Amino acid sequence: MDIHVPKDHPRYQSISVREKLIEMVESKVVAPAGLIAHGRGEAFDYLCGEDTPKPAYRAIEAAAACLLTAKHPVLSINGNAAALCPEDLVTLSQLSGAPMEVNLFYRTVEREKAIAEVLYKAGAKEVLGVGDEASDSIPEIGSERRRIDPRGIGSADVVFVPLEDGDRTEGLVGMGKTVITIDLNPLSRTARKANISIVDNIIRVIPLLNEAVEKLKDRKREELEKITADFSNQHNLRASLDFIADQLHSFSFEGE
Ligand code: PTJ
Repeated sequence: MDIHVPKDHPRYQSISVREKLIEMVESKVVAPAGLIAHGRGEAFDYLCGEDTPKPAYRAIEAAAACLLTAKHPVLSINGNAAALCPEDLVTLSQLSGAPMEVNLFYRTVEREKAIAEVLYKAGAKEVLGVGDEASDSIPEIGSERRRIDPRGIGSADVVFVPLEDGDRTEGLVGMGKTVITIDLNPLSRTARKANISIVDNIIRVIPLLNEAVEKLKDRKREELEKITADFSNQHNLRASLDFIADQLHSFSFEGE
């Protein structure tokens, strides 16, 4: 379906993003459940005032420092992430030296190829995790959802998994990997299980993360390690929840 959204519509950006995701479901990049996940994210984005909550800046700095000090960082890319900000993810991969791996909850070879294609079009030189390349597995996770690439997530010390499901986050942490996530829902299992959770919209986060990586890349290793060590995910999630609660308390219908 091709709908025209007038540019002066107050919700132009939000509607355009929805349309993009619907289009990407048709090309198999986004799973049908990705639309539901997006709606869930939108609800939390409203609660955040559709702007980056203050605590997210701290988490972004810690994530940048963690990626820069990792021995073998990997960016795990799913359908929603590839549809929402492919170019910015390719830039993050180049700036941080972390290869990208297609890693899906609803895994089919057709979708893996469609997502890799989106990333190649956005400028990626290599995309891991497609087809038989994903020959390793996350222990204790059933079926196709457990598959990972031994050259990528399989041998990574730090894995960046935006918009991930709780089970696999827990599985990766159980394998001894440091997990960085982006999730608008500070109460999600992923946000609580990850080592660094950035509570904000992926569309705003990746450009900010790229800036943070650029800013920190020449700092001494000890300084970067201190930034990561000083970060408490539990504390930051609490601050994100407080931010949302304050937003709700300060909201007023006066003048409407
Ligand atoms: O492409 P696949 O097969 O790997 O599937 C991807 C989805 C997202 C469908 C799959 O991982 C899934 O079902 O995820 P969940 O369990 O619905 O979790 C997605 C989380 O991402 C939810 O907590 C949402 O609040 C959050 N979210 C959705 N959109 C955004 C977001 N967080 C940040 N930015 C967004 N734009």
